[in-house]
Amino acid sequence: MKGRPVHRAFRPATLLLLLAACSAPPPPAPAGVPVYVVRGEIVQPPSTVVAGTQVLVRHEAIDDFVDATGKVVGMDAMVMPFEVATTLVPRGLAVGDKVEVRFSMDWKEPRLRVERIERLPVGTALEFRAARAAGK
Ligand SMILES: [Cu+2]
Repeated sequence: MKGRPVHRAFRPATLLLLLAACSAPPPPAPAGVPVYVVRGEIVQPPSTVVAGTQVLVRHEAIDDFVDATGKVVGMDAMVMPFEVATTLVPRGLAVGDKVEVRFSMDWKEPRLRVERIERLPVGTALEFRAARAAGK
């Protein structure tokens, strides 16, 4: 999604459902739902205010990101919140840590599911550029 974070696509009620469902790892995404692997750095470490855990990640561009109509639009590098199951968050995650996030985006619900978040080696070089999507 160009120029705005994905979470703005969710209505508040939907977001509450997402939060409530985040204390355990999500089931795998249904067949046909796109899965993305993106690298980034932690802007804000996990919050423990809610059952689930929110991390703020500055992620690299996702060139093959698909919008709700199925069109490849790409997602520019941006700072974006991810709801992550508590059990999936690496211990001691801190600001500036480099991570790799694997998530699926199901526009039918809509729901973004984080399936994995892993720490990358210190010194991993990241590039925060615009997406290079077809047609852009
Ligand atoms: Cu994003």
